[in-house]
Amino acid sequence: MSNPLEDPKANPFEIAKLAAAAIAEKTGVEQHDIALTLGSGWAKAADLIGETVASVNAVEIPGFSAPVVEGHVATIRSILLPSGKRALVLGARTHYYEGHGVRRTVHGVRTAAATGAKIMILTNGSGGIKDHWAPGTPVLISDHINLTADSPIEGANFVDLTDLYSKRLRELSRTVDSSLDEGVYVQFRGPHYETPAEVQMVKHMGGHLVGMSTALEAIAAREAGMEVMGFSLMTNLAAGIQTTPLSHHEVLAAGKEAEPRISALLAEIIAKI
Ligand code: 8IG
Repeated sequence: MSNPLEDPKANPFEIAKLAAAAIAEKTGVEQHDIALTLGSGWAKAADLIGETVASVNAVEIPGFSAPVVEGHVATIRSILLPSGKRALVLGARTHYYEGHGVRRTVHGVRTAAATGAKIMILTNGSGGIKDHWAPGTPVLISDHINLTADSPIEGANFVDLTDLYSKRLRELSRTVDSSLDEGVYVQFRGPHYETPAEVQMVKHMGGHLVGMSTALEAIAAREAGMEVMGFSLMTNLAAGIQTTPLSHHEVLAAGKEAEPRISALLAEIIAKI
């Protein structure tokens, strides 16, 4: 099935507007205030933050595609928060490593902005570099290093990325859990994990977490004028920091173990926004 974003002449913002209109029509909710992308280990948060008003299969929305993991249905949910605010939850992201290009990678964020969302909460799973972090530790993203050598922005639009990850929302998060640490997230292209030498490079560059998402999405969110919050679940120590090889299975298991705890934490933070 072809995706309208594949046409190089298509305007990605127009397709995001079409997607937002389809979401409004299918959910019956005209506007959303907050959007969330739930990555590895964070999915349960959707059940805790409020009442799901509508759930839509993402493939029915222009520009979205079926998830790469077989048997997985990507849903877009509209949730009514106790505060009366509306949250749009994007259940599956298109990763840059899938090779569909950066427009497809950031379409969820652009669609969220087109639904009216002013806050974009990006969550992910990552490998950690600070060796005192134990697997299962949630970390606030304070900044990022984008090692994809790509950008979601096309043309001469010199978007400022100072304070990309909202200080206000990080401080608000720490009123819920004062022990929350923060770190610099480094996006690699993936899908392979890093070599130990690459992890050492990241350490010297000032990075603390390695992963395969979020930075490109955060840039697109800023371009769209949204306030960004980033939350990473450190599921494993990065390659070479941990002495044993990385296993996708173990990474998923660590995410599952931490999921109820970190989802409850995120729900508590969202209740305060
Ligand atoms: I979960 O160690 C998870 N995602 N690049 N490296 C990269 N991505 C990850 C890792 C990791 N753990």
